[in-house]
Amino acid sequence: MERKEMFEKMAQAIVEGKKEEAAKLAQEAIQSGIPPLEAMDAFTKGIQIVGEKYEKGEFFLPELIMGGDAMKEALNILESEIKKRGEKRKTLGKVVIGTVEGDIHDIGKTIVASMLSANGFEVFDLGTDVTADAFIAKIKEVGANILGMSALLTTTMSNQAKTIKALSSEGLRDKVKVIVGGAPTSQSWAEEIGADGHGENAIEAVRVAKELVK
Ligand code: B1M
Repeated sequence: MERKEMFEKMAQAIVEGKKEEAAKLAQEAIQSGIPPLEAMDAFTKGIQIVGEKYEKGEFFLPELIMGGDAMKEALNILESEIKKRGEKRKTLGKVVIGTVEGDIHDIGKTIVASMLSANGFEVFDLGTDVTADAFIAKIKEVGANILGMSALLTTTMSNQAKTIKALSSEGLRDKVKVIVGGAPTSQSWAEEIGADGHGENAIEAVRVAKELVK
């Protein structure tokens, strides 16, 4: 297969959300001597198309999730090859993400985490019911430059504000950009609590994150 044709197939596998096909193409790329970083670029084109289609209303949540899953599958294979070779993958930034304390909703947060990862961020997902202290400890541990917090309950969204205050007390506020999201949150809520951005959905979260690390 010509390299160009292979790259098109890689992007297409992501657009169609075909996990096995994406994994197979990632393996084939390595075997045929394509540098893993170049293969990643080809897959990334696919996830960008998924994002565009979602924004135009041509794709819905299931396609977004399937595209993200296929992307993860390919990235796992390529990333372990990159590690083996001692190469460095260029990442857009380090994101610590989680659902705030008292809140166990994780479906939206996990989609956001996987979209950020698929789009080139290194993501540390702390799961759900994450305290301000746990967010801060992880940010310090990995040297994150973005914090993403999800909240699905009107009773827990205040913990986004609490964590931002804790970031300031720790002297980290100017080093870390904060993105908030989740159904009860909004742009005006983000502004009220001093976050740097709000994501209405996963694609917007990626756009905001990219904007913030520019
Ligand atoms: Co709960 N729940 N739930 N629930 N639940 C809601 C949120 C609720 C609106 C249902 C309702 O009453 N109509 C309501 C909240 C009311 C309110 O506060 N205003 C509610 C309630 C009350 C509760 C309990 C208190 C119920 C009870 O026990 N009495 C309880 C709370 C438990 C707790 O957290 N402590 C509870 C429990 C649960 C389940 C465990 C059963 C389950 C969660 C399973 C799981 O997540 N693993 C659940 C579910 C599934 C829902 C609904 C039905 C669906 C949520 C969801 O996954 N949506 C929800 C009703 C609804 O939303 N229609 C409801 C799909 C997901 C893709 O969307 O999470 O919005 P979403 O994420 C989007 C965007 O918001 C955005 O991008 C995502 C992708 O597009 N986004 C971000 C999210 N995080 C982001 C972060 C970002 C940027 C964007 O940057 C960092």
